[in-house]
Amino acid sequence: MVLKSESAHATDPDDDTRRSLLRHMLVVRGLDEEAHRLQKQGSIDLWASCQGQEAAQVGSALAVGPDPAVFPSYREHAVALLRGVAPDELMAQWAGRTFCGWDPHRVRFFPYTLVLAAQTLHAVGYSIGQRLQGREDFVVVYIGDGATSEGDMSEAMNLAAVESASVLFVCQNNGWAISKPAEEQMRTSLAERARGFGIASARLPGDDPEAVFSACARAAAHIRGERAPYLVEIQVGRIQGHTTSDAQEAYRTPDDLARTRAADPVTAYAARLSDRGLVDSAWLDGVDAEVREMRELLVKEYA
Ligand SMILES: Cc1ncc(C[n+]2csc(CCOP(=O)(O)OP(=O)(O)O)c2C)c(N)n1
Ligand SMILES: [Mg+2]
Repeated sequence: MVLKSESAHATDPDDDTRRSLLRHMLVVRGLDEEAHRLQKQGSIDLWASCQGQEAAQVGSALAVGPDPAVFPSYREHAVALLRGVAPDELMAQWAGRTFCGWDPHRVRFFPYTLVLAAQTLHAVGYSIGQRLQGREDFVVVYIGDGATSEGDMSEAMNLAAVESASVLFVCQNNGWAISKPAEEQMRTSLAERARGFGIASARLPGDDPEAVFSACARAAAHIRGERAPYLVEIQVGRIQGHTTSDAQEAYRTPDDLARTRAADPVTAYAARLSDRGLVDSAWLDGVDAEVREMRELLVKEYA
């Protein structure tokens, strides 16, 4: 489950990495479905789903490898698992048992940040601090499209640019800040906005984990080579509501929802690797058993 160092510096995924991309996407989908079920029966308080965003999260996390410190927003569950956060540790916060269920120093995955965009300044400051201490690896910060409207994000981008901080900004643009559509929050893409601050950037669809992996591996090479920040804007679909408290059917059309669900990156990638002969039913059954075991553990701990 936990990241291994060897995936950190390749630009294109090999076949083992492709299988790993799919496996992690399937595992986090299982976790997400179980969390939904537990919330609906009142066993946990709230859940912010990452369904639809798995390719963006797994592709980016595998591309950068285990070394960079990660500053998440609040729905980077796939990245958390890849970092070595245990599923029950991840769930503890959503059950109201703790502010953070894991040791951020051990896993180098900082606590979920619900104050939008605050983590962007934490990340840039951490990166500058690392450099001052002679410890130079880059820092990854995850941000949603809506959170980029916060002043903190502009401050963080400007500071990262002028200090040439080694920070990878990963923006998962799922098109929504709760019920506010992204097109009502910005007139340019986030990739363009980053360039306005003097930060190199790329924008890509988030349905293909291999494309995300390659884009983030190139971004990592840029950061390491230039000692300068980079922003990747990944366009993803949000399959579930903002959280389990949100009835998105009230503000999204049935067509929009159907299109988003039809473009599910997990089922699409499973089909693609099956078609290519990279996984077979025995392999899929193996992952299924792993997911079932994880779900049973969560039910035992939380239901
Ligand atoms: C400073 C601040 N303002 C408002 C909120 C309320 N809030 C929570 S999530 C959210 C929308 C965030 O959207 P986005 O950044 O696109 O992330 P997504 O939930 O889509 O992943 C808002 C407005 C907050 N948590 N923090
Ligand atoms: Mg959003």
